[in-house]
Amino acid sequence: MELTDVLYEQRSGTAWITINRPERRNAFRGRTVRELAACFEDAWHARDVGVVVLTGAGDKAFCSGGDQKERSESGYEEMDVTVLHGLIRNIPKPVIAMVNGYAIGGGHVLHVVCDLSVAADTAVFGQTGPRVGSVDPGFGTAYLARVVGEKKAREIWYLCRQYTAAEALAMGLVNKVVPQAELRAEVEAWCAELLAKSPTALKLAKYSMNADSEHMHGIGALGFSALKLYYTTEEAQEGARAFLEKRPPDFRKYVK
Ligand code: 2NE
Repeated sequence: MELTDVLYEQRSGTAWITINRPERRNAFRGRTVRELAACFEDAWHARDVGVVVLTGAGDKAFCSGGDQKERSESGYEEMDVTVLHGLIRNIPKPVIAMVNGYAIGGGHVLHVVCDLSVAADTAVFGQTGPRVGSVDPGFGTAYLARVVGEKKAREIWYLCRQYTAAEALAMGLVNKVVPQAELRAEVEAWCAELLAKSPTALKLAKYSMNADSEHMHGIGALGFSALKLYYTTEEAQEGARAFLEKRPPDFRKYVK
């Protein structure tokens, strides 16, 4: 598949997958998600790749989630993020999120589903769904609760606040925080450490840890079908419109 939105490189046993839309804070559209999936599939089958790193281009953003400028009244065109989440979780190799800036909305979910997250001290974390008329059922919500606990996950989702890298580390949302200038070297060191381990033992450990939350895939499939219907409502469209018009949304009339 020709890559326009993503950069893909294999180097010294590591596959580097970079979302390359910095002008939109590395937001993903349908094409981006399909390209990411193709890269993860390639890395899955590459015999000399033992670790995968997911990151974003530039120093401002890891990923800002779904591209709100390409979201129509029926939602995002031909975008299935559940397939991508499934690939990140099921590829039989560790996946590290190298969080180099904003990890927001669906972009935050991407780092949450990765095995490990190493962040720059300038990184910012948060969900925005209830502000822009969206939500990420399945791993984006339920698995986040496994990572940071129920109360914190509900706070993150309901209030749509932003959190610093230091706060993310304190709540167990990331594994390590380093100065931005040292991020790549730190991730390369983590890759080298992983590459020195038994790949089969790592695969079995990953699948064993996945097993307990695998049912969330079903919840996600069901939830994303409901989400498609929600996107067609005036309420959801108010959220998307407000973002484009750079104003706060007005959801008051939708309270039932
Ligand atoms: C990421 C954030 C916090 C960055 O803020 P800042 O101030 O650094 O940048 P700014 O000025 O907001 O953004 C720079 C340019 O990137 C575009 C902006 O519109 C802006 O463009 P111009 O005004 O200069 O033309 N941009 C940024 N994020 C974008 C996006 N997601 N889509 C399209 N264009 C985007 C700040 O930009 C922010 O809050 N972004 C929106 C985050 C967001 O709400 N994401 C969607 C959540 S829903 C989701 O991801 C999702 C889901 O829930 C379910 C399924 C699939 C996806």
